[in-house]
Amino acid sequence: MAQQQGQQSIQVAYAPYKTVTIDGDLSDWEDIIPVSITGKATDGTTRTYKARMAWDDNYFYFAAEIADDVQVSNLPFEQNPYAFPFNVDSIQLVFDTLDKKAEDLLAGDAHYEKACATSVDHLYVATLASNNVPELHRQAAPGTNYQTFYPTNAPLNPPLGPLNTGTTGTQEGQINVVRDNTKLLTTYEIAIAWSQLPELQARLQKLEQRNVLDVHFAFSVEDAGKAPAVGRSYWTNEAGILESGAYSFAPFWGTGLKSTGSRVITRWGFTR
Ligand SMILES: [Ca+2]
Ligand SMILES: [Ca+2]
Repeated sequence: MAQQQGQQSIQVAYAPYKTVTIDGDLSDWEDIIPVSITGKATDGTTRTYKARMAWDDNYFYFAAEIADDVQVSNLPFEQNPYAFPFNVDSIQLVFDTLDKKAEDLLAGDAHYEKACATSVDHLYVATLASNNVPELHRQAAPGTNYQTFYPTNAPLNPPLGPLNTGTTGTQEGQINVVRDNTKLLTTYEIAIAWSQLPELQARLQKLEQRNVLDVHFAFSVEDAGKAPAVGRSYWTNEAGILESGAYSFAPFWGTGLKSTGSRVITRWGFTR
């Protein structure tokens, strides 16, 4: 019998139960093995993006180290609410947490089922606005349909746009983004309060020790700017699990293709 030989890279997408501090220093993540995406620039060179996830009783946590030659930022939202955060250097976090969405008028149709419009339940965009202002935007949630925040659109519930990541009022999350122009590295550290992801929190509260909860999750990395900037890279593509037909990543126009991330059916294991 002939022997077969080969090599394959294995990545483990998991989120252990662990508390981290959102201070822009990722030393508290070192015991978590990252996943990585290899971004390909237009000149053929590559950039490495590393991401880690964790959770505790209060927050979902996400951290990333993004190799990026040139930082491209919007003005802070307060100064220009018309700018789209996903068009500049940014990270998108996409969750599929519900079997059905309230706005899915075709739910229950055997020929339809969960396919196009229902793939995404929560979408967040993290970015570093100019003057070192980190922003964490809500881009979609159950009930917001596929609208994108624009100042002249009618308000939605929950509202789109920046979350309250400050220390006054009801905090919805935390974010710290550190840009290092010497190392050409951008570091993101993000926490999303469970009040923003209640159905995922409910499932995690039932997770017993040493068990795993499979959640459909993906992230994307935008390297904006002039060539050789990478453009958009998707975890779904890196994982090799591409099924077209879903508007999963922003912007919600011209997407639904394998080349724009496709459906978020990549599994992420939450462990306890
Ligand atoms: Ca930290
Ligand atoms: Ca860039």
